[in-house]
Amino acid sequence: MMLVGVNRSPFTRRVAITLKVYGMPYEQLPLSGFNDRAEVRVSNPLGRIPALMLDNGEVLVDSGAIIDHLDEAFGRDRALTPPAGPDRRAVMKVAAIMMGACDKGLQAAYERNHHPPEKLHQPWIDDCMAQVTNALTAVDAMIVSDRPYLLLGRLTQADVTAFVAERLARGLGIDTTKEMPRLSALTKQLANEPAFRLTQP
Ligand SMILES: N[C@@H](CCC(=O)N[C@@H](CS)C(=O)NCC(=O)O)C(=O)O
Repeated sequence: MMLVGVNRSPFTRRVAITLKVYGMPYEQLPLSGFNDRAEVRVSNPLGRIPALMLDNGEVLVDSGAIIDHLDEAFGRDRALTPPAGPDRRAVMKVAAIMMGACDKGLQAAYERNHHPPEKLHQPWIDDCMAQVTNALTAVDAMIVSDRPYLLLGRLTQADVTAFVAERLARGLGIDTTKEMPRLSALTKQLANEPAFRLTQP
């Protein structure tokens, strides 16, 4: 398998962490969504990372769809997203909020980095950043301090997505240590686990 994308991307890193947790060997083509447009389009016509090239030549795109396949093919009884019921809904809800926070954070970053200064609309950036902050604050409130993981007493896709969203938020200037102390503590502890350590950008 070949993972297309850089681990600086929260979406790509989420896939990389999942592959490591499942113990699946893979190679990585470290392309950036913006700087390597033409090459990225070879695997994803939309021009976004991540993509995953399977050994049979099939190419999957979008972190959610890629992880859905990884859960089905390699997750077996240890899938990071439970197969059904209330546990699945709870994990999917946190993952949706955290992936949405990543989308909004990146929209703010794109506005800052890809618009000429005279076209930059600060109220839009502020609105996006407020959505990121609210989303992370909501997940922070779900964390019980003496438990090692967010939900179900084990590592799930809720932790993985919360981890990548917290890292992105920090990179965008949100002081997560102060504003989301439990989430910040959780991600510091996750950073020591092999799947997270080995996928550091
Ligand atoms: N929903 C997608 C989002 C992927 C995404 O936005 N990737 C960013 C990099 S972090 C990208 O390639 N951006 C370039 C662009 O949107 O043009 C996923 O979950 O994979």
